[in-house]
Amino acid sequence: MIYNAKLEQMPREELTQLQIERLQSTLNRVYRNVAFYKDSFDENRIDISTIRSVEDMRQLPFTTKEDLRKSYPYNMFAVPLRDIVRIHSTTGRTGRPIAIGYTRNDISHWSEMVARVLAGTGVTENDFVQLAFDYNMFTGGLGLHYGAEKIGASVIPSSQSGNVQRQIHIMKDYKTTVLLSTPSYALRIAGNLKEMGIHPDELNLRLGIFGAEPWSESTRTRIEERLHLQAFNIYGINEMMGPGVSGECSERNGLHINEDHYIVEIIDPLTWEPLPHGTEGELVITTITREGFPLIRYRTGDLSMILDEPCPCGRTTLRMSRVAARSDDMVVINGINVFPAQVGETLKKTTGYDPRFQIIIDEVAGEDVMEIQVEVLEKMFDDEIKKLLALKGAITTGLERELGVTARVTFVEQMTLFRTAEGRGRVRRVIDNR
Ligand code: DLL
Repeated sequence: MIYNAKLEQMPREELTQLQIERLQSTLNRVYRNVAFYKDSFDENRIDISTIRSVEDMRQLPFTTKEDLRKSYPYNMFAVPLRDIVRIHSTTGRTGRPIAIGYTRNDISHWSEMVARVLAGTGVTENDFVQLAFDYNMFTGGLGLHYGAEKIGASVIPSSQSGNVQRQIHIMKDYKTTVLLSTPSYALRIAGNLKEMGIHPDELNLRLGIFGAEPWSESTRTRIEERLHLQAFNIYGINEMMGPGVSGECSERNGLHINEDHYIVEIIDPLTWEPLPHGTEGELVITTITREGFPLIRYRTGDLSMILDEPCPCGRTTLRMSRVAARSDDMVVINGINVFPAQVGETLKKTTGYDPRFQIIIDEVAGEDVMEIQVEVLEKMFDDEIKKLLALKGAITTGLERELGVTARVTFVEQMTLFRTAEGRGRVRRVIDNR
């Protein structure tokens, strides 16, 4: 269902006009109210009155995570603190945290964006939405909660804390029809269902809306098979309010961007040059309605591409491809840029499966040496050592062909790769010993 036909199906020229007007007023507001932007525009000799198109925006400097960290907690807020009605923050796990402030209007826009994404997947007022994201400084819980309530669904704020089995009991007793969580948590639920001897058909799940971490099409299939629901992707980032920047419609072919609130660009993460639609690069977002915490050309670090073919669903908004990796995951091996996601793709192509892996980099006699440890899945396993060796050879050749790097490939048993304590036991992708 299209929640806001006027804005989600607006003719492109009108939408562009709306974006420019909103951009101009945002630029004026940040110039007046945020010292960081005033200084940055002055230093770069930018006259904001000359920014009259999305192309003109390219003169504007980027905003980075580091800029936001430096301004912790309130220096990037563009309104007096009495107008702020909510504060969320990043965890600060990888540095100083970032505080994000919302005015009443911001909360209302955010709820609307989440409502659009949820409605786009088919959520209605008749649904029981179980919200298994943390309700705290993280934006997942509260952000999605307000959007689901706006649609009129019955929201069950089960949160992610507590044990998974309790989550399942709630799901069963309350006849939950929609699950909102990370994809990995959905798989944990599926695993526990099996242990508890509950068949997915004993539940009432029909939709699952997952995000907050990268996931693949094969994970989608796995979740759908194990939970008997239809799975959709939702994207967002705390700095951009939280979930709801974009989400999949019934076509599930890219995530529609809420373009009346955000202008998106894709840049080359190394040269910072703009890239055309259809080319993968780093996603850069400018907020154009936000009052509390407006951001100009914010480098998200996420890799995606813009899809501009018309969508059969009837929405006119641009879509972004699923975020499979971050630009800061990139490692340079003997001068060649390697993204862990590319290694994953090659493994998938050569093995036909999606095994977990870890990249370990060392320096030996001035040369970078890369080892890729692959967790062998049972179904990949073959008693015949010859076949395993052939598979290893195929992976090595595949990596040389696709990435242009030579790597030593080793097979390890399942669940032996080093996992981070935080990040809910995710495998650490890269261990760089250089
Ligand atoms: O994860 C907000 C969110 C909550 C999104 C609930 C979706 C659902 P952060 O903690 O700031 O915010 O993490 C944002 O997570 O830059 C991406 O790298 C990654 N990410 C978020 N959604 C997706 C997705 C929330 N659907 C960071 N696919 C982003 C891939 C995602 N990566």
